[in-house]
Amino acid sequence: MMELCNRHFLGLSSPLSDRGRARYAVLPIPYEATVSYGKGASRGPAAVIEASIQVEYLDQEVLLDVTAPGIHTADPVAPGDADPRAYIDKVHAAAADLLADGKYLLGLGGEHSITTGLVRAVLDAAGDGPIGVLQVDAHGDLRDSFRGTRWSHGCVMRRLHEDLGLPISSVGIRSFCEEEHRYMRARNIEPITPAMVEDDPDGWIERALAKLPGRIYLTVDIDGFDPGSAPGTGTPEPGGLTWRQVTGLMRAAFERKQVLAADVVEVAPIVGQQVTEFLAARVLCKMIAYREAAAASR
Ligand SMILES: [Mn+2]
Repeated sequence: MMELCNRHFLGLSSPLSDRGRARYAVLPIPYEATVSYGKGASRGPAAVIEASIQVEYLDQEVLLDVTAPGIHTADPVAPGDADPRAYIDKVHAAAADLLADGKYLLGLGGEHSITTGLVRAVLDAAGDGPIGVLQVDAHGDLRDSFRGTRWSHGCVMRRLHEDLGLPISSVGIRSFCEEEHRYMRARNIEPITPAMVEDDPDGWIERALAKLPGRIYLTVDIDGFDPGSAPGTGTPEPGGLTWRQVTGLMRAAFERKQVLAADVVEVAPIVGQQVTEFLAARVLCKMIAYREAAAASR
């Protein structure tokens, strides 16, 4: 019986968790500076890793052991920067280090602002050719600035779309402000709302993926799920997506696109229950399971 390690995703220990051997790397990013409402995102990564120890290694859907390729859990990107820009630069450097080592990067936030650092590192490593971003989220995150900073979690998709010039496809969106609405209309960004998902059960995934080039980055804000499934998040919005809807989208994305890297963000643990962190751990496992299954069928 392998000894479990509570610092490593899924409780893995050597050799499966060794950096040299693992094909996947989970990067904990315990950041929380610009969160606007419920606090606790800085405690998300450790709570998700702790919950992950209870997750079965065999994915019951694709019937693959997600630990087989090896999963390294990197040292957390140390918090401590009041300036979100400086922290995002640290995330960029940590992600670049793992990518340079040939690891498949899975970011684990922390608030959503950190995705900018991860995506920048992926762009540096990916070479020429278009890259899009598939976003699962309750919120547009398309403000130019929020509460005094352009590096807020409420601005992350604006930075990716406007500053980095990446096409985006957003699913689960059910909360945005007037400024974001104007920006979306002017740029022909049409988010897929949960209502649209319900109205078009056979077509919404195709519509979401059709907006994107062949290579994508996947960012899953846990608040894209319905708060009934994922209550532990800073800004829980009613009327969200189900587990099957999100995992169905993820499976199709890994089958039809080259998903270069991915993240899960905005888990803010609730004392006394582990629903959200367990779900987030499962999302990370699904990313590995779907990627491995897609590679095996090619
Ligand atoms: Mn978000």
